Amino acid sequence: MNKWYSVRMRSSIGGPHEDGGMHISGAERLIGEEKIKKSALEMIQRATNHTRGQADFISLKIEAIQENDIHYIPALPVNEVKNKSPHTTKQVLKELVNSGTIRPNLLFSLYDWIIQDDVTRGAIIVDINSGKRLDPFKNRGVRVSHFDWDTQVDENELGEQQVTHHERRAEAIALASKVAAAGTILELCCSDDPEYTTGYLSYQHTFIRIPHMKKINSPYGGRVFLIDSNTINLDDYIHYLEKTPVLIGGN
Ligand code: WAQ
Ligand code: MG
Repeated sequence: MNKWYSVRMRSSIGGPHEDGGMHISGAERLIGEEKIKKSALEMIQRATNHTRGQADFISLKIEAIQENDIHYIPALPVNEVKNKSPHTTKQVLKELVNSGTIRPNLLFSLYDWIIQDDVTRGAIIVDINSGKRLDPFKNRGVRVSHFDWDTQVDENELGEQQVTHHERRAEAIALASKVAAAGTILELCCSDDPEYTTGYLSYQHTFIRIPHMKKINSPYGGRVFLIDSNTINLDDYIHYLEKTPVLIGGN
């Protein structure tokens, strides 16, 4: 039996998040014992060498995971749309989400939230029926963790578009795959890193990259998960996202 570990990091400036510190970066991995040191070091480097600033608070958590508890899920296929500038993002979103069940105004409000969010270090959960925020976590939001790529999956088995050596993108696809597997209707994400303006929409089991989602040099960004509160139990949903160990593999 292999030994598995969840490794999580969150970092901030001006003290810990809970004392009002500003979020710098976070990271989460689910890895074998032999990779703990390397990944902890990478996380510390990420926190102390970040375009949002140099963290003065770093929390690093390492927890053993029972191999039997690990779930295996497929990766979302990846697409990319054209978007010339942040001014056209709403139009692009409207064309991508043309089902009658999601009102354009709700979609636009989710977009407005994520490109202006400067406080939440996780994701917010919104109900498709009421348009209201459901998670009780205020500045913390819901932090998806305990997930990673299943390194035992041969890259040749993955679709060509899923094979990526781009770390940021790989992390985002893995996270979105877990979020989709939880029964999420739609996820919208935009990085809070000032230099990174490509965001994504995860909808109908596809990860759709959207360039120029926000203005360059904006330090704001966020994530939102849209769910149907009539069919999903909020506590189970949050528990799955935060606690259930999941490895993402081929289809
Ligand atoms: N769980 C929930 N929310 C999170 C998590 C997490 N583990 N990590 C980050 N967030 C939220 C948080 O509010 C951040 O401010 C926001 O998402 C953005 O996080 O193909 O880099 O890590 O090139 O800055 C998309 C790449 C990159 C698309 C997204 O997000 C592509 C990115 P960041
Ligand atoms: Mg970031």
